[in-house]
Amino acid sequence: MTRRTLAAAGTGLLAAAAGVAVAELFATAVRPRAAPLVAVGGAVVDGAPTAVKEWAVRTFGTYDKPLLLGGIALALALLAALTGIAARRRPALGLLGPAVLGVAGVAAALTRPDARPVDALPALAGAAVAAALLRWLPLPGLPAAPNPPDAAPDPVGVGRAASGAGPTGPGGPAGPAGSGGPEGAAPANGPTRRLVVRNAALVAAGTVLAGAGTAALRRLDVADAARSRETVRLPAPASPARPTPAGVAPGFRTPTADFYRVDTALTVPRLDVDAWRLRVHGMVERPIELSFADLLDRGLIERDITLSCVSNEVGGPYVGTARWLGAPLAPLLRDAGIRGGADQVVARSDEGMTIGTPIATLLDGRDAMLAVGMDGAPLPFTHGFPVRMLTPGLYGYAGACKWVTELEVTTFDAFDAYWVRRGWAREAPVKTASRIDRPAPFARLPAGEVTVAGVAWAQHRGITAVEVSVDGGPWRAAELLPTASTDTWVQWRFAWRAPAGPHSLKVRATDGAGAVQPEQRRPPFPDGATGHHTITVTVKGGAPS
Ligand SMILES: Nc1nc2c(c(=O)[nH]1)N[C@H]1C(S)=C(S)[C@@H](COP(=O)(O)O)O[C@H]1N2
Ligand SMILES: [Mo]
Repeated sequence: MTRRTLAAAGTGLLAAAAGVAVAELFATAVRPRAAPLVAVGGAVVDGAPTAVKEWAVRTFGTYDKPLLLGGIALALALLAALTGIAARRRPALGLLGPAVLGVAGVAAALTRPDARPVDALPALAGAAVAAALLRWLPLPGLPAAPNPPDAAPDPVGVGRAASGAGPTGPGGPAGPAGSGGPEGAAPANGPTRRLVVRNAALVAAGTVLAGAGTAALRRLDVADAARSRETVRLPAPASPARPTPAGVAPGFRTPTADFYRVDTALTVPRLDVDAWRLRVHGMVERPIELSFADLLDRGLIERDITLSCVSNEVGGPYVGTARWLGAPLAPLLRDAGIRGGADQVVARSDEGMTIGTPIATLLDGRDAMLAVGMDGAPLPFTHGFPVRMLTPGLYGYAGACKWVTELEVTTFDAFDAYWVRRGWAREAPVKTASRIDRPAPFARLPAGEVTVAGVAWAQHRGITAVEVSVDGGPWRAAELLPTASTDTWVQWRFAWRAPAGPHSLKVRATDGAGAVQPEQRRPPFPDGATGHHTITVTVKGGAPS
């Protein structure tokens, strides 16, 4: 690759970086959710085939989001560099890259669930800046395009500087055209090196400044939101949780900081609790609108509930237990008056997620709630502040909408929620599951007595037995520790006299309905994984058994 090609690629990158910086700054200042990078990322998330999403979550876990944004940045950089090179051959080609990016940004912004027409503006502005820079940034070894007389004013002054250097024409002598510019004579084949460097530096500085401005604005928003969350005072529950039973092991409740997070939001929604409203509408006699204070007035319940994700693989980490505080959902639905024929409540979140839950489930007496508190504090932003839904016994995607602002009473026939549209099951009761947490897979253990321990869950049916099998031998009963309710996981342990050598350990649970966890291995799609969690360990010492 020649230096000229490299310089052209660099020009393309610089123009694109400046365009993106302008678009991000513009959006952050007036409408953060229209910021193009995140909008494009969101469109990729929503548009990606289920199998790809599954693979991404499985492979990258919670790093899937930064990686997605990194991938988008990489694709953008590639396109920008190619555009720079193409523009050097034919200036008109310089419009191609910005046009593609502009269209992608606009399309993504306008197809977000809560889009408004103005959301197109940041991407348009960014594309215009990138196109203008590609045209007017003088490239080394190439005559800069003349500044057309009717050109839009250009804020960084590169247009004027470029035309100041003047086109000299290939092979033309350094004559009057070149000497008119403040930079002195340009070489016969293009603008001076000084001019090129100066303009590039100017644009780079502007880009960095815009980036810094964006970061500063975002920090202010985050700080504002944190302050607003800190003003929240949660009332004592009208119906407190049972005291944690004596004899539970550490980890019975998952520390909030370790609680798994699964959602499609590329930036964490930070809702203003004072502006928050919940609308209950659709097939109801009396639509209801509630403020946060109204919700707190409804007599809160507090419960230890285990939440798990349908995407959790056998033995996986997407399950946790917290002490939740919230307004019971059934009385709210009864107040609204559900009309005959309705069988689904669709919860909608601020950023456009939809989660559908069977009305029969919500009204069957379980502690479905609109949660406002998690382990004694307002919900963290990542877990749905200020209000999320929780339905004990259902996977999160079917009953636990975070950042919820709307409950629409409807039918399953009339509406498919977000994940249902992507092939996941409409109704999603949690499957009975058990997991070995100790020892760790592939652990090397001293010979003697080893405590095998873990958790088992079958929310709302409860767990009545856990069994362990060593090396495929007979199932032997594990000890169950006390738990809070059938909605809460059960800790178990099993004392194992471990002979030396390699061993496999396998666990299965029986739920409150008497069903034994099936052995057949199935992936999470479309309604939850099945199979027995199995690990391999090596016991040291002595002769192999
Ligand atoms: N608004 C919104 N709510 C959501 C989701 C989401 O993507 N957006 N994901 C759901 C899924 S799949 C799960 S498993 C739970 C996870 O809740 P947590 O992140 O608090 O553990 O939230 C549910 N609620
Ligand atoms: Mo989930």
